Order: sequence, then C-alpha cells, then structure tokens
Amino acid sequence: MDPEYVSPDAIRDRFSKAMSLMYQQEVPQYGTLLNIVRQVNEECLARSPDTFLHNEYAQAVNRLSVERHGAIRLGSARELDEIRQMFAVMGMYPVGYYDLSAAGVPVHATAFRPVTEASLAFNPFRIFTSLLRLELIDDPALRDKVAAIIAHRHIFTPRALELIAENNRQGGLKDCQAAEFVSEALETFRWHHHSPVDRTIYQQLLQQHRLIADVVCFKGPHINHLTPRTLDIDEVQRRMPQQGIAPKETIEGPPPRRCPILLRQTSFKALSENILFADQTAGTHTARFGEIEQRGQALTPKGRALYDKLLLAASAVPSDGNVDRQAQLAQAFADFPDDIASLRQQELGFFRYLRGPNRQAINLAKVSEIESLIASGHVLAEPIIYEDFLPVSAAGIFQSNLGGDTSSVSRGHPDKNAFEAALGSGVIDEFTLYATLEQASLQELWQALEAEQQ
Ligand code: OOG
Ligand code: NI
Repeated sequence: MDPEYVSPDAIRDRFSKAMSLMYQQEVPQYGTLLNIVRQVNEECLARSPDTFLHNEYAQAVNRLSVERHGAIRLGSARELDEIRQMFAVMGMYPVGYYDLSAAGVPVHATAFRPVTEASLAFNPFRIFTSLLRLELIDDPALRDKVAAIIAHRHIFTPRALELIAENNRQGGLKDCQAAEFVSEALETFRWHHHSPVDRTIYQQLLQQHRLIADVVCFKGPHINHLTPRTLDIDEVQRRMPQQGIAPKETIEGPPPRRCPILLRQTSFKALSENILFADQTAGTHTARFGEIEQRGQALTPKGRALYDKLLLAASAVPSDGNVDRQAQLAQAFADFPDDIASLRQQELGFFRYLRGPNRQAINLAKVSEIESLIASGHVLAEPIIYEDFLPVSAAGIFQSNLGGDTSSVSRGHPDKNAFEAALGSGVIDEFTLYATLEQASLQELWQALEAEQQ
C-alpha cells in the first residue's frame, strides 16, 4: 500500500474509538459498564499475571482495552451490500452465517471483523450485522409497505459514498480523507429521535414484530449495543446491580470453566427512549442496550458439535427456580473435557503452537511426536481465542431486548445462499480461519526446531 495511505487497521481503530465515544454520550450506562469491565479486568490481570504470554503482554492488554463488538440491523440487500463496502475500507470482512429464524427472530446475519492475527491484535472491532427477512412477514400488504419504506431510505451520507468510491479507486485513503471517512461513516450508526413514519405505521409494525419496527421506522441502522470484553463475566454480572444496572437473568453460552471455550455473554435491558413520529405525535421505542462478553477457546467442528449437543440437552432440562441456571449448565457440560491436554488430544479446540522455554538441544529424528515435545517444555500449546458469535446466544440477546412475544412470525429456515446473494459476496468460513492459523503456527514451529538442529 502507498505509504501516503492510512492502513485499514488504523481506520478501524479510529472508527471503533469514535463509535465508543458516541455511544457513551448516547447511552450513559454503557460508560458505567466500561468502567466496571476495566476495573474487573485490572483485578484479574493483577491476580493472574500469566493470563497472556510474556512477550505479547503489552499488545494483549492493549487489545483488551480497545476490544468491542457492536450490532446493527439492516432492511435490504442494497443496504447489506453497501455496508460490506464500507466495512472493507476498515479491514472488516464478513465471517460466518447465523440463522436466527429458528429462534423466532426474522433475520439472518454475519459478523464483519478483521481476519488476520496481526489485524485482530491491532484492534479486533466487530459488527454483528443482521438482515431483515421480509419473506418471514406473513401479511403481504404489510410486507409491501415495509419494502417500500426501506427502498426509499439512504443510510449513508453522500460524502461517505464518495469516500468509499475514492478508497476503491486509489487503493486507500490519505490521512485527512480517513478522518473525514470516520466522521461520515459514524453518521450511519447514530440514534435519531425523529422517526420518518407515522405513529400508526410504527404500531402496526411493532405488533407484527418489535424488530421489524426497529429496522423500518428509523432513518438508519442505529448501533443497538457495544460490548466490551471482560476476563471475568460472572464478576461483572455480580457488580452491575451495585452500579444501578439490571442485567438479564442468565449468562448465555457455556458455563464457567477452568478452560473457557467459545463465548459467554450477558446484557442489560434496552432503554425506553422518546420518539417524535412523522405525524408529530410522541411515543417511545426500546432498542438500545448494553452487553458484555468473555471469550474462550475456538472449537474445532468436532468440539463445536459436542457444544451444540450439550447445550441442546441443557435447554431441554426444565428450569427449576431453585436451581441456579449456571449450575444446571455446568452439570450438562460435565462431559466436555476441561483441561488443556484433553482438549488438544481429543481435537476439540484449536491451538497455536509455539517454541517453549526448554532450549535444550533435541534430536528431531528421534522425537517426531508433538506430545513429547510439549511434555518436555520444548513446545507450548496456547488456545486460539474464538473471534465469532453463537446463534443460540445471539437469539437470547435479541429476545431479552425485544420482549417475549415473537410468535406472530412464522418459523424460518437458514438460507445462506440468499444471504450471500444479498451481501454481494460469500461469507468466510470461520473454521477455515482457525485451522489455517493452527497450521501456520505448526509450520513455523517445525522450521524453528529444524533451524536449531544445524
Ligand atoms: C444482535 C444480537 C446478537 C451477539 O452478541 O450475539 C449479538 C442484535 O440484537 O441486533 O450482538
Ligand atoms: Ni452482541
């Protein structure tokens, strides 16, 4: 890239920080949550100084301090295709396909995120991006009305579109263009107190599904939450009420474990906000909330299948008011190995292999088994962190913020092809990304060990 241009990583870093500042002003509880998370993370690092590898400590702590994910909901293929182009300027690409229709939420989704290790370390900012599935609205007249409203809205400023085109033409953005791009792009995600539709239409859509009203009745896809990452979600969940924040009852995802896997999430309920409708009548809308996440190890397809199976079994157990849900989950997950050696040996999780602290000469001709090199300390196996999302958890986060009644929407089915057609590109397979990282680390490791032989 021309050195005149700002790197996509740096643009993403600036953008995510600007977005976080905007959301702190819009939703003050988010600022409170950031403070709790910062404090809990500092305490965790003080208690367990070996949380991150020594030689990567500063970078890992920096990553943790800037790490956020957000979520938006879009109304049409055109919007999804345009947002893909906007995120590409910031080095964010669509990874994974999530079908939420099975849980009664009429959307499917992907997550835009950086994909290389270096970009993730720089700033792993991600946006969970859902697309409304009009075909899941039962009433044809309402469906047409929704399509007509969406067809007329433009979620980007004209200048943002120009800058995206400029980026594509030049192959990058200069510093002043990057600054302008960040502030223009931010406009797309801003909250609007004015709705461009009449209150009666809003209410009609709300009755069909709260989510439809949230997408269709506003000028743009307001960011509906920003989520910092914590090292101890149970502790943050405990502290939220002390700071006047009411979290949802249960933490989504796997139970607490010695070796954390995938992703655990919890949120606080959406705020009720005043809206002025196009016909000058006043009302309220609830959409925006706060969330925290704790990330664990990325699982292989085999590990993920085991996770899905145990989660399903746990959800079939009727919830007993007297028994803590987390304890119930822990019981259901008793069959999921919880030590690093078993996770590796049974190929349940992805690992990064590194040269270990034992520098004694070894004869590679005699030791070809990685197990013995790990046992002798010549090799370290470090869990690769999960950078993606979980559909069942996401549905739980949606539901807790949309209210209970979603029954009026017919149950859908996954349609990845339709999603990719709307996106204007394929989605990247997350398992391939993790497997490639693992393979690359192994290759580098063998090269290092072989170099030591000479
Ligand atoms: C997105 C909910 C999904 C997550 O963290 O799983 C999500 C939404 O409510 O729009 O953000
Ligand atoms: Ni989220």
